[in-house]
Amino acid sequence: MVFDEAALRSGFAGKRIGGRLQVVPEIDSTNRLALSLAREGAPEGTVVLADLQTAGRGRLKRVWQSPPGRNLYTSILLRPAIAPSEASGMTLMAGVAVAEAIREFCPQGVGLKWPNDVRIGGRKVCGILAETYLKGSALAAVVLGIGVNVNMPRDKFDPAHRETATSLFEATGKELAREAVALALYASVERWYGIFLREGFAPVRRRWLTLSEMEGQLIRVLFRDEVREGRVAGIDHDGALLLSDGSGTPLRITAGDATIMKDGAGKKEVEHAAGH
Ligand code: BT5
Repeated sequence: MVFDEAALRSGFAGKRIGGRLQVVPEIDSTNRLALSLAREGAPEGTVVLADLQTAGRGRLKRVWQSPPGRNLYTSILLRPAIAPSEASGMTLMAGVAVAEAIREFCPQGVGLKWPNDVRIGGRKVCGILAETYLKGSALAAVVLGIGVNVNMPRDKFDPAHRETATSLFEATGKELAREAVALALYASVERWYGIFLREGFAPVRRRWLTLSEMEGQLIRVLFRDEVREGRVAGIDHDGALLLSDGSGTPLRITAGDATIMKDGAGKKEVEHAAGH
């Protein structure tokens, strides 16, 4: 068995998340499986966890590097009674929840980059992909896909993102039991999902802003062929990024890849974040 399922199940007792757990040694994508379980009527709280993904997905058909034995690739099926337009708040909610869980293992340097990167020391330790299942115009399910680099040594990252990625092991020098990280993650998502359902996006937004690395930063956002530049002026009530270009009302950015630019010297730190 690749994960200690008994440990996971005991951590789930009495919780909303983990009522149904499907652990698989290998899968194309945990999000793909969780979405198909959602279509078959699987209950809220269903969790899929894989040791290896052969087609782990990021946004916009990008690939999430998912080798076996080292990391977490998990999807959580939720059925919030919200409008499809509110679903982007779930991505940011997941970011807050994951960042808080990661801080339990690495208290220093954890931050968020809009919309979906959890970073340590400016490098991506986790990516989040929220995907929705609509029935007609109603939101039937949201699948939160979370990939966390746990025991991944630097030299195992693909060269293409070696300079922008990190793992808990790289940041702390310690190997961790993946089950412990997984349970902290599920508990934190359980907590923040509860807050989101009870109180809406506002408390998530406040916490997101305190964890954000972007406030006041000069950034460039690329979406399809459109480029926007400006200073981050926060996030809106629905999770859109607010960008001030000096011309008055801030621009609302709902999707795109953000690059934080170094002020002054004209040097650009090329980093990857991306849009919905
Ligand atoms: C994401 O996309 O960051 C969302 C990744 C979500 C992955 C999870 S794993 C469980 C679940 N099942 C799935 O199939 N997916 C979810 P995006 O913002 O588009 O970032 C993708 C980019 O991050 C890539 O183009 C690479 O540059 C970089 N990248 C790929 N693998 C990485 C890794 N393991 N660690 C850090 N960066 C990585």
